[in-house]
Amino acid sequence: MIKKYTSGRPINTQAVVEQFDSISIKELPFKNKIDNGKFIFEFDMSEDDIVYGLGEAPRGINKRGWVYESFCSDDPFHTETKSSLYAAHNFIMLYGSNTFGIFIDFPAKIRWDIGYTSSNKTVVAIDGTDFDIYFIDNGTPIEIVKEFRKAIGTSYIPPFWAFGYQQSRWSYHNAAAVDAVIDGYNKADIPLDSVYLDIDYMQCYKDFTVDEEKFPDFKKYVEEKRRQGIHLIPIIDAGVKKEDGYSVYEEGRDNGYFCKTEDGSDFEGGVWPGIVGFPDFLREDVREWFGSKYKVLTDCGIDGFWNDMNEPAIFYSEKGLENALNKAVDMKGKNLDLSKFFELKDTFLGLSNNAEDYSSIYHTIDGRQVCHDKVHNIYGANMTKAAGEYFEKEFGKGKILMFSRASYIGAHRSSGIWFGDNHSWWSHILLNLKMLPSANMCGFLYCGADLGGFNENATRDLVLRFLALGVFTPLMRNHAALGTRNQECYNFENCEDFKDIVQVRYRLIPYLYRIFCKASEENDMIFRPLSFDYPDDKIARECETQLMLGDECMICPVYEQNVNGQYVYLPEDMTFVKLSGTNVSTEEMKKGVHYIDVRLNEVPLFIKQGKQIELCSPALRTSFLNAEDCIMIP
Ligand code: MIG
Repeated sequence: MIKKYTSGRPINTQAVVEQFDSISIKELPFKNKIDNGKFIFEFDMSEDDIVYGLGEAPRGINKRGWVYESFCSDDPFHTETKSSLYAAHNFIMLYGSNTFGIFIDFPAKIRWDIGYTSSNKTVVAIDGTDFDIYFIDNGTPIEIVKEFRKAIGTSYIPPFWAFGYQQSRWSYHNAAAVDAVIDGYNKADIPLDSVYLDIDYMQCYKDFTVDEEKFPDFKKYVEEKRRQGIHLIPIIDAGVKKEDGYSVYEEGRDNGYFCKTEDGSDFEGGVWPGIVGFPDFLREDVREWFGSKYKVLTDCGIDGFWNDMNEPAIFYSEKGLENALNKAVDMKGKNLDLSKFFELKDTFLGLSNNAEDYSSIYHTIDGRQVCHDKVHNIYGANMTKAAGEYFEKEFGKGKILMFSRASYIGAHRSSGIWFGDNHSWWSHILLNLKMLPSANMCGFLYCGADLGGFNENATRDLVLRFLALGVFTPLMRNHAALGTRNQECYNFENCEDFKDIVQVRYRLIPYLYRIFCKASEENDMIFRPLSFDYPDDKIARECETQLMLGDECMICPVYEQNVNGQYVYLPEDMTFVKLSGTNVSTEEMKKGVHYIDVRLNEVPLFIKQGKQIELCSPALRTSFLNAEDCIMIP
């Protein structure tokens, strides 16, 4: 069912684990051409065809009607007119008059014009001529996804406790701040399993260090939290601070482990710690070295990490900053017309994640110097692989929780992902929902968004509604940015409502964990578009606000403010279940459109005819859950 078409000499991204014989690209069953060094192919779409895929990406579940780009980008404004987010997940599937999947294994840019220029055409432009295209046809959408997933290998399963509720913020500055969070949750009687440590736990943002003043005797502290049933999860950034005497930097520099510039010197960029070296994660020896550094923290009892800034995000390069400053000096005292003024402003605004900087970075692959532009999209995935390889060797599979911001297909075997710096916007509840099935298609099962929204101030009702979706996402983490309103559950009035929502999560964990493991084992999806289950139902096919969950359920989170319910579409007769704290109400409903009442402390769920799911008693920690003690609903 899978055919692999090879052009030129592709870089081995290790996305695919199954072996396939290569067919010449000349045989590719799509009209194609090479134009200006780009390989471009296209296919026609009928009016009603749907295009799925692209994993973590902006816009709808159906990707039609926009142009996307595979280019891992650190962009905190996930508005609908963006073309990429932090990941490059190069899988799409046409579903309709013709049904097939395409995976392009290529680590540089790809432009996906999916009915944007011409509404009934998809035109894909690959920024090079060395790549593999995997073509999968002859099957239903789920069969095609499973075939693809089999080729890319089994999805990562995190430890059981990673299904608990997690609280994060940039930053809980010291042990007292972390304790206050745990206290806040304990006092409010709201379940909690993890608290996150953002960049401020480190000494001057140096990876694999802990600021002793903020966390004296870190090891003891970690142990103490573990006795309270809480896992601390520190962040690791991609860049290593340039500083004499800092062993990680010195080892990297002395062994030549950092990415280079064309003349062979270390590429230096500015990120949180100031100037950093970027480990050349594409090299196996560098991965082994960087991976083993996590030991400093695992030795303290840490068993979860999040990898950040690995697109890589670069605030500025020395060269870029110097040019900008020179320009400013040049313009000083001159009467700037508007174009000059904007030129100056844009020069500074363009310092971050600058294309010229990326082009000036070099990696070493099999002894050859390779420009970063050619491999940009696998940088972050290889950072995560470095850690994943180390964890697996040291602790065995699935013992350490890890998820990453940047990713490429293949990273799903050793890690989860989170969807980066979203906003406390109502529209981002739906964006979160829409990315779930797309990420699942690409192998990423352990994923989720910053619940409550990362940027800007959240409102109480937004956090509650966001959490009510998060009840179902494998990663259920509330995270917010520095300077925004506190959005820990206990900080809002009447936090009983929050308890009701988070308790529902804990009641569902045995079910959620079971379907997660099953999806990993069977290369299946946890979240599916409704069309997968109801292919002949036009309304289901077009639904962008509800999802199928496992083999049993349909979810339909509330995503508008100031409403006490909403319309839902039932593609068949179902049981409407409302969960709130320990309360469960059920009601049989007929196929069709219904208005359902959903209060802020309620989680709506639909269960298919003839199906049941297990609910356990809630507990304050996952370790106190008793999966034996379940009732079946309905
Ligand atoms: O430039 O570490 O996406 O979750 O809180 C911001 C601080 C860097 C970006 C991550 C976000 C994290 C933040 N980081």
